[in-house]
Amino acid sequence: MITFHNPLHQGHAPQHEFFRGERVPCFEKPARVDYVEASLRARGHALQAPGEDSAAVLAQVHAPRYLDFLRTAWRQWLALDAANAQVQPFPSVWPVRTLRDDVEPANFIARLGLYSMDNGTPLAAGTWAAAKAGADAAASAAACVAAGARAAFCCTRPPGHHAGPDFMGGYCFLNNAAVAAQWLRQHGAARVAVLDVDYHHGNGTQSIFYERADVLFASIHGDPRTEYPFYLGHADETGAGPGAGCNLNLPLPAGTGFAAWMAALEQACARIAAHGADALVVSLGLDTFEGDPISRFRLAADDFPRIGERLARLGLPTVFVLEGGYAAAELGTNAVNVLEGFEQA
Ligand code: Q9C
Ligand code: ZN
Repeated sequence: MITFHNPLHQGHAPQHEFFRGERVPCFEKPARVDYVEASLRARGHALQAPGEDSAAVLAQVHAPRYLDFLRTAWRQWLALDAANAQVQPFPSVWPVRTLRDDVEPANFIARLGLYSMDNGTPLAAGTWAAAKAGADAAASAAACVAAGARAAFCCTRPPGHHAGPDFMGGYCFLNNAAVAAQWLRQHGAARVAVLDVDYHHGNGTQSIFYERADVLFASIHGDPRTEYPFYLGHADETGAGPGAGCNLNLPLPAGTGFAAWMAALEQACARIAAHGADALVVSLGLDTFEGDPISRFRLAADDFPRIGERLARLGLPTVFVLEGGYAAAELGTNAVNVLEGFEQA
């Protein structure tokens, strides 16, 4: 599989997140992608550096003031106090419902809350550089497929699918899958489908394309009544305005195993075929794995090639973008299992 890696991912290495009220080491850590790169190399897949600049497409999927904030956030944080170099900023207040989000507060933590959906997405010194290089890798994989490749893989972290038009969240900053989809739209694909198979609903991707008919979003995920991101991902979210009917959510209960999961994939594939997509973007989260420490589906390592095989049968030029998956040591095997299932179909 043609693979683009993120040469700057290790610069995004926050120390802690909050989990059940405690500060714990981050689940979304550099070792995740190190394991995927090792599995790719061990199984004969070469890695390339991204050659495309995602800046123009980023400006089409994210708000300018959010991109400006993210680009300068660490500098702003250090300007408050040089000692902040050793401190992780966390938001503690958010503009919910009746509060105003149109005026940027002068207070940094208040601004961080404005641009965050949770307190689980820590910033670090290299976050912007890592996220931007990841978006470049997504653009590069899309460019490769737009130029005629059957498929390409964007092997990156931090992940992207929770990042919305103007907010970070769920370990995500820039929406890599949205960048790939938008890139494909601008380079020959009239209709694109994004299929999100991460355990968590891709709220950011859904929101970015919710009112568009040219990009179908379909997602199979843990029911948001009990699973993150909680406030989006229900089955009755079907798109709005010109995008009415172009959003498909297939929430499944915690504990779901492979047979029921594959039945949902069959539904998603039928919808993607009906959309008449010219290209497919797969938000490839592997946190559906039974060994995942923060998720509750029951897929086994041997199930992942079957997912790749089924996706290949759609017959579409396909960009795979790495999302979640927190059983780090097994992440490489599981990810490459999907990619090789696709290639061998
Ligand atoms: N800090 C992805 O898989 N965090 N994101 C729960 C609270 C939310 C997962 C723990 C999990 C987000 C891309
Ligand atoms: Zn996830």
